[in-house]
Amino acid sequence: MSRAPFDLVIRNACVATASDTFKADIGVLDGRISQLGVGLDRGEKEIDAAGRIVTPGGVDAHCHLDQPMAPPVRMADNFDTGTRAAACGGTTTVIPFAAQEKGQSLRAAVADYHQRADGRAHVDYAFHLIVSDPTPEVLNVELPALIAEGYTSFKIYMTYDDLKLDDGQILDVLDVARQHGAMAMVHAENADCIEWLTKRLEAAGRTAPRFHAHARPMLVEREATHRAIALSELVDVPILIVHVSGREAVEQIRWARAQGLKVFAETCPQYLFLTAEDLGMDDSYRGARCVCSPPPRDKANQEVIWNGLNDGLFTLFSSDHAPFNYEGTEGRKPGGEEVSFRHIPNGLAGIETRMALLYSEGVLGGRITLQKFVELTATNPAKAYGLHPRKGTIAIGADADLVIWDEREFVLRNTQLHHAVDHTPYEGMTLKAWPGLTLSRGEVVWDGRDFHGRAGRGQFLACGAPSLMPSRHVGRPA
Ligand code: DUC
Ligand code: ZN
Ligand code: ZN
Repeated sequence: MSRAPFDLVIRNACVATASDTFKADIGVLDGRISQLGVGLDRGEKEIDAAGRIVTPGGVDAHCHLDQPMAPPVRMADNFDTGTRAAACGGTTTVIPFAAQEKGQSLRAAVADYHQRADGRAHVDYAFHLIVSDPTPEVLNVELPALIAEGYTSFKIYMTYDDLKLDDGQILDVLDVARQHGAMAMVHAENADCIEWLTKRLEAAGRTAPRFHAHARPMLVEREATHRAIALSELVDVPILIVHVSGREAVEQIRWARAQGLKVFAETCPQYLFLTAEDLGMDDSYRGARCVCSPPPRDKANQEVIWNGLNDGLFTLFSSDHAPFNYEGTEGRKPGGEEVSFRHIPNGLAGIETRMALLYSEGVLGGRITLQKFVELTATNPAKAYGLHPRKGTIAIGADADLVIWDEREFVLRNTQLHHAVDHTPYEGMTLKAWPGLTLSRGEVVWDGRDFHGRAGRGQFLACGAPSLMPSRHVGRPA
């Protein structure tokens, strides 16, 4: 028989995009979707998806993999294990961070990060930059050149001693984003307030993990969020406030939107499914496993985040996967001993569970529509970072990055996961769905039981201009 017109046909799919749900066969040729329709011709391979939802593969636009840390702390996931976990959880594109150390050139940080990724990734990846040392060379030469080469987004920090920028530096960096059309992501927490509170807690002997949340109350996030918005207004450039945790930051963002300011917002699973109580109700060290910044809040704030996901306040739902082991001596949270909360590495594992948590509790729990799920987990992240329409949608010409969902109840255990982290913050949760099949550029990388990736098959993606951006320079005085 002659060769079939498609490499693969997925039959009878219930295709969900950010705008519609429709029944169709999906024809795949050379890794791309080449046809969508009913009764498509033959494929070399065929998959029957009758009765099942098919969504675009997830785009996890905020995750940390193999990011250099000060020893003995080490991230548990590199590009191999991190993208393996991503694939098994239905994510087919990841965007981790090439982080500049103070004193280091941005170019060197990017070159080093490529070495860490080369030959290891199982799914496609792009890089954000982290700008921690905005020297004149970085602002005038390196950053503009890197943006032009496809590194079109960068994160800036308002806290963490080794990363934080002062307001003047933030204005300088935002101005580069404005001039060159990049997306600026902001970690908004007030560093001085955190340090002041931390010293007082330590002086009182309050050093257990749970005091991490006491050192970072919502007002430190609220103040920094407001300041970031004001700085972006001054420069007249859009910003994206990342990992928003609760009501007070949400109120600032709603206020900004009401003023017509271009402020985008991202949230993460930990702000829907964890509370500060997960850091411990007493002085037990076990709460170290849930230390992240901003910290999880309370049940009422979880509702605020759900509402923001539903009503369009949030543009993106990312994992902020920052993988640290709890047991052991290497990279433990941290160093094999129980330390003051100040020294516990911030971050939670979530790259593999992000999609299923939101699908289970959001879509099947009746809190958000299937369209909103696709928008938050795939389409908007691809648009925000200039990867759409190649990524983040199911359309002719797009990469065949797809998830076929299995809807079934099960209890989540870390032993089922594929990351290299020794725990999941969501251990014991009952989920209602998990990806039954993940395809990356038409290849099955996860079949619901086994992983079929290949280190190095993941391709580096140069990002284009963010297409969520409003037209540039509108309304800016001369
Ligand atoms: N907070 C961050 O800012 N980054 C990594 C993880 C975290 O908790
Ligand atoms: Zn952050
Ligand atoms: Zn992060």
